[in-house]
Amino acid sequence: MTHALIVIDVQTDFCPGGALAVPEGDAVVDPINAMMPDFDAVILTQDWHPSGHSSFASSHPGKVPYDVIDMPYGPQVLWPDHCVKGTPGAEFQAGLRTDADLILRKGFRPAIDSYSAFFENDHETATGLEGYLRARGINQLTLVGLATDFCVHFSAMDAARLGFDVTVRLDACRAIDLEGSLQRALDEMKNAGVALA
Ligand code: VGL
Ligand code: ZN
Repeated sequence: MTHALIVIDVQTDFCPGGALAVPEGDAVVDPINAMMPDFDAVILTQDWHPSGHSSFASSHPGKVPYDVIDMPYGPQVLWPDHCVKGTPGAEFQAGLRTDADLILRKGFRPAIDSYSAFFENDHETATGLEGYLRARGINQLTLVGLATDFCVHFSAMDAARLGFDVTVRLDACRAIDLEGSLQRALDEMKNAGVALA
């Protein structure tokens, strides 16, 4: 077994004071740092959007954050502008150890959002992470980070579908929880065979 820790989107904009702050988002930093030495590989992801990204409410006249629109690939929640590539909001949260093996950026295509670390929201366009993990012989994944009900959830579902052995450490995750999204995410992950610890 080769076991990787995948740290999802622990970035300034997802922490208190940020543009899309997840309640207590910064509380995951210390537990994640403490877990890193226990893994064969550590991978960090970064939500990394161009300005004017199609997931931003500001890109859709008349829409406000948290409205849902139909995109060619399905329904899409519209967000406040966040994690604009190269800006302070897209940086890793202060204190997070960044001496990882790989930093994977996602969400950089203007017309499509990417919650999952494996596929963009069309569930087709690959980020390349699967190939990286398989080439390194990694078969076991532990996921932590932000947010439990969006990027961690979508990453865990894809990872399970791809046949990886997946654990989500909920103590090192925090949720946005839009209208029951956290409970739905937990139920879906459990049903997909993801271990919730
Ligand atoms: C995320 C909403 C928009 C996340 C990213 O990291 O969970 N959520 N972009
Ligand atoms: Zn985003």
